[in-house]
Amino acid sequence: MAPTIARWSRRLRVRSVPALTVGLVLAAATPADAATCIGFHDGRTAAAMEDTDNDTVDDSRDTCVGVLAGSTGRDDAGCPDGFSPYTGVSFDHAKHESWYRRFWTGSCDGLGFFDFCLENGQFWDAFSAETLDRVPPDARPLLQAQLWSAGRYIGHEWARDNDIRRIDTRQLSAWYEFVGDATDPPAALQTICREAEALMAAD
Ligand SMILES: [Ca+2]
Repeated sequence: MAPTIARWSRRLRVRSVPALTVGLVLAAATPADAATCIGFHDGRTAAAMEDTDNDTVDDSRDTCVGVLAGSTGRDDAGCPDGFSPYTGVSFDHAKHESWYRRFWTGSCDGLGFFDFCLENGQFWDAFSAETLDRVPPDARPLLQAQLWSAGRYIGHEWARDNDIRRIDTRQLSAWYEFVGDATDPPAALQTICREAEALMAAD
């Protein structure tokens, strides 16, 4: 039987967005492979002689306090200098992984005509590059680490099946626009991460 319009539309990567509930307690409803949206903070205001992330950089001069799973190395300031978004990440099925790749790279490889995947230039790596360009050079290592962490958290959920995912394309596009329009991109990223965590924690 040919797919009906209703079935087609159900497979489209657009759905209505559940209203955000402000002030939600962030419960532990996040996937184990992407436990927090942003796990990094600027540690330069931390107490001296502390190294809470065990990266041998005293947190009082550690630009990126936190541990990013999937990072491939660290610079002298304690920030990850490379990242693999697939390390430690599990998928529901092959198309989940293909959509996750689409999220990062913009490529629809592995997805068919009826997946309605668009290669429209809107993807996390491009968004990250544009966002990093808008902050001073000394702010980029921390923001890059936060973008990697947030991308894994948001992308893994966005890439799941339409009937279970809590972050859809309309929401993702709104977040791209929100950060893109913000005068303080790092603060805007924090905001969308709090919203993402609220969506993940909602019943
Ligand atoms: Ca440290």
